[in-house]
Amino acid sequence: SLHTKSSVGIIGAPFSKGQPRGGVERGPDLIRAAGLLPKLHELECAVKDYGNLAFEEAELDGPEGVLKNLKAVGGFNQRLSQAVQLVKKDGHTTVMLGGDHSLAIGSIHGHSAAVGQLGIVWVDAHADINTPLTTSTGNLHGQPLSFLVKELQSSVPVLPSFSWLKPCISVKDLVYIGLRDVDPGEHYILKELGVKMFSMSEVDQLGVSRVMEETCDYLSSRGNKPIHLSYDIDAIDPTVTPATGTPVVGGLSYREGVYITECLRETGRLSAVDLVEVNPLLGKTEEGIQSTVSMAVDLLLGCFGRLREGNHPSDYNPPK
Ligand code: Z70
Ligand code: MN
Ligand code: MN
Repeated sequence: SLHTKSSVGIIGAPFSKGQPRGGVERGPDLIRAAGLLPKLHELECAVKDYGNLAFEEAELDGPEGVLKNLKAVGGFNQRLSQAVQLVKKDGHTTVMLGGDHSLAIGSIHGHSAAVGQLGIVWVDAHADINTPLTTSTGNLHGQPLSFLVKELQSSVPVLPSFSWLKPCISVKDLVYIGLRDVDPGEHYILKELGVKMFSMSEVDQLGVSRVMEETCDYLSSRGNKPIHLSYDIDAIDPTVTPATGTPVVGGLSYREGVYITECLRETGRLSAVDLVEVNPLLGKTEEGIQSTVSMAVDLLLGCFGRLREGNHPSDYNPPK
């Protein structure tokens, strides 16, 4: 490969308060237990594991209208943002192991605070761009982008738990891949703001290789900013990744999912990755759980240079 070896900084974010189902807080330890670190070492990555971010249960987190666990989600993400800033300042590509997708608030905020403007690739069945006013569930994992996108700020009410958060991404720097379960209020926002998206229809129409070609061209046209990949495991078809909170039929295949990571790796600009929504308590079988966790690991390995054609270390000595 043409790339210099990656240095990877792992942060575990065992956080579940952005959605109602228990179990997603076990994601980070399961992904580690599936061998992520030794497998990254095999790819010659330098890896530093910063451990799991601890957080206090927010006391007195009463409902604020329809929004659930506002203080817990706000407080956790503030700490997460600071942790990501430290890891970026140590010079690593950040890997955030979730946890639910509300952690993208702190992950993207911290990343942007450390390196400046970003290109965001959001791979998900869902758009996660409900505002506190459009949400019908009150779950904050369905809303992270509304807090981050500058163009939406007139539509997002001021919330004390998020007073630390400054919107840091332009909607023009966002690309979606894999959408197939979008709420009406979200669809309105996507069309109104002209957000670049490749729903599952476009994946069917164009094929994943053209989707990635167009994604990379688009990000280049926006100035080759450092890339933040936010990968929700529910983007993948539930036959492969059933152990997740909101499985949606008709998703990306294993191969399409991995291909996305390979292409983004090839840009040389991947600067942070979130891998979220792995929930072992929701896999109906042990095989389903294993398949989900192993998909998560393979996506991360694709981000850091694993090739399906094979790899060999740069100092490999063939037997003579
Ligand atoms: C819905 C909401 C969502 C993930 C579900 C669902 C959002 N649009 N995201 N599962 N990962 O609650 O806002
Ligand atoms: Mn999501
Ligand atoms: Mn999702």
